[in-house]
Order: sequence, then structure tokens, then C-alpha cells
Amino acid sequence: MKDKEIEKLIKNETSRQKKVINLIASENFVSRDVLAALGSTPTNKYAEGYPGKRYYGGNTISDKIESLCQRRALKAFHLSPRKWEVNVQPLSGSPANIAVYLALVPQGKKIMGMSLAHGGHLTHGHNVSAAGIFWRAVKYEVDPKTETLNYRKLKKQALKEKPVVIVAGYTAYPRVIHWKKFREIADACGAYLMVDMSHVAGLIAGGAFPSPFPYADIVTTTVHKTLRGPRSACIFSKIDDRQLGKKINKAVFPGLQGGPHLNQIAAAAVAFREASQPAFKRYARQVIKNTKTLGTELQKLGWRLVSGGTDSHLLLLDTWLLGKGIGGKEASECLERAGIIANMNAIPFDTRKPFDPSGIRLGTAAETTRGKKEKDMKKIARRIDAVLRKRMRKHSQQNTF
Ligand code: DSN
Repeated sequence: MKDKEIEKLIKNETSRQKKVINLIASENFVSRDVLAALGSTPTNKYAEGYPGKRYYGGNTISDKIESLCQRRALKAFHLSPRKWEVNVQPLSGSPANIAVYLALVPQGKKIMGMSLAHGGHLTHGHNVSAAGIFWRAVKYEVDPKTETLNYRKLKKQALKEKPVVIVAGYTAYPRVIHWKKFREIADACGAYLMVDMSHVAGLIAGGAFPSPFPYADIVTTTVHKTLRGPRSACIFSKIDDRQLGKKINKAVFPGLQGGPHLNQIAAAAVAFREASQPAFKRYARQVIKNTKTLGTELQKLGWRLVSGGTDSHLLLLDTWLLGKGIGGKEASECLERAGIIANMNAIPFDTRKPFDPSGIRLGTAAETTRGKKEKDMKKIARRIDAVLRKRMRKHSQQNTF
């Protein structure tokens, strides 16, 4: 690069990534092909509109890139183009979710999603997100005893609130999600069922987590988490007489965005192809084996996992332990000093503040991409335990003397 300053920073970031153990549940390491497509010439092109209907000239190849990405996205989830269509233009997960509300929910009407503090995303209705500013957000929570979804309670709440859209799919929920039960709830109150599968999309593509497609009306996903693609997102719509896809397309462009990022779409196409290969199935299964091993090992070492375990790529570790441990912020900071990157995270019914909650979130998607297996997870668990206990000991000595 001619720009030595930015070149150096990129090199430093590459070397940082190489040195640490990355347990951020929403991150991954993309292939060289994905990187090559991201840094490619389609970034120079404006292509407002959709394949065959653009506002600028010179888009013959853009049309081919976007159409190929759409075909590959459908294939990665075994969807028939007669039953599902997909918009691959959302720049990332948040705009994808907002586009769905823009398409389907009149301003001021209700959306019902999981509270951020219980594992939902900001765009599932938090009051600082456009989702909670322009729409009325109804929040559901996990069950206080099991820390898992209570579908009976959820149905009661949905029947009372009658939201236009129910959102299922989370950013910090370690357990399996019963999409069929959500379908029944949505049908009972006449709502659309929107699934945000961003976190588990790669596991679904790899056949290691239940697919929401038999039950949802709309499915949104980012491409960069377990799917291992570029930072990007897409929205799948069921094809029927409700014309969902047409409404979604209008909401994405011109409703919310301008020109699509074609280099990003090309890179997403590469990722969808990779996710359709047999090797990706092995990857997805290994991610789950690794998380389960990490969780079990931490439990053996005396730690509490929210909901008692995990069925996915992530787990929530209660580091506060009702005041006997340390806060999530301190835990993630001392882990970082020890070369383990994780993020602080609220646990359900957290008594502490969001900027210093009671836990951390750990995910194995990135380290599984690097080839880590169960034996490595056991080592990582012991390392986490040692780092956190050292810190706890320091606190107890400070309190004693
Ligand atoms: N920030 C992402 C996550 O870490 O889950 C969600 O947008």
C-alpha cells in the first residue's frame, strides 16, 4: 500500500487477531476468497435498484453478481426459489431488521421481541434503537427459574398485546429455539413471525441447529457471524399472496438505503457457496461440540452457566455469582490481558448495570474456524478459570486486609 499509516494499522490488527484467542460469539475469520471479493472493483459501482431495474448504466455485471448471491443464499438454506425470495442488499443486521419493520409495521404499531437484557438485540425493540423509537416495542423475557423461553407465557403475552410482528432469534441466548411454537403463537395472535437468525445462521446452514424456514414469514440474518462471510446481511421472504418480498425490497431501497455495496454482495456470494459445502457441515457440528465442551469444563471448575448449558455456538458465564465473583467488565478486561477476547454481557434478571453486568458471553465459532477441537476447549476453560480466580483472590485479599 502507498498509505503506510493505514497499512501499518491493518498489519497490527492482523497480528493482534493472530495472537489472541477470540471468543467473541459474533465474530469469525473469513476465507481469503471472501477477503479478495471484499477488496474488489465492484466497490466502485453505484447500482441503486435491483437486478434488471437499476437507476444507473453499466450494471450488467452488477446484476449478475447480485442474482448469483441471491441464488447461493437460497441454496445455502435449501430453499426453493418458488417458495422464498431474498434481498441481499442490507448493509448489516440492524438495517435489515429495521427494513422489515418499515415494510410490515405501520409507524406506532407494535413489535414484540426479546428484551436486550435477556438476550435480544437492540433492534428487537430497545428504546434507544429506531425499533423502539418509531414503533411500540413489547418485550418478552426468559423464565426466571429456567432462564429459557417459556412459550406458554409468551403466548399469553402475545394474545394480550397483539403485535404486528413477533421477533424470534437472539444475540445472547444459548439454547435451542422452538420455531414451531413461535409459529403457533404468531398464528394465535395474527402476527407475522420474523426470525433473526444472525447468530445461528451458520449452524442452520450446516444442519447443526433447527431451521426456522418451515415456520417463519420473514428471516433476517447477518452473514458475518457463524456464517463466516463479510459484514453484510440479507432478508428472506416467503412467497405468497401477501407480497412480502415486494414490500421488503421497497423498504430496503429506496426506504432505508441507497446503492448496494456490490463488493460486499460478491463476498457474501462467496460465503454462501462456502457454507453449502460438506466441510461447512463438519464445521457447524464442531462449533457446537466445542461450545458444549467449553461449557461443561467451566461447570466442572465450579462456574455457573446461564440456563445450565448450551445448545449452540455461545454460552453465558455468570462471573458475578451473586457477589462472590467479579463483574463482567472486569472479567473481560483481565481475560483480554491474558490474551482471551470475550465481551461482558448481562445475564437474565441482572442486578448490575449494562456497562458492568454480571457475566460474559463466550462463543466458539471463530476458534473452531482456526481448527480448535474439544481438547483445546478444555485448555481454554482452565485458562479462563485460572485468570478469573486469580482476580477473585486479589479482591478477597484486598477485602481482608
Ligand atoms: N453486536 C452483535 C453481537 O455481538 O451479537 C449483534 O449485533
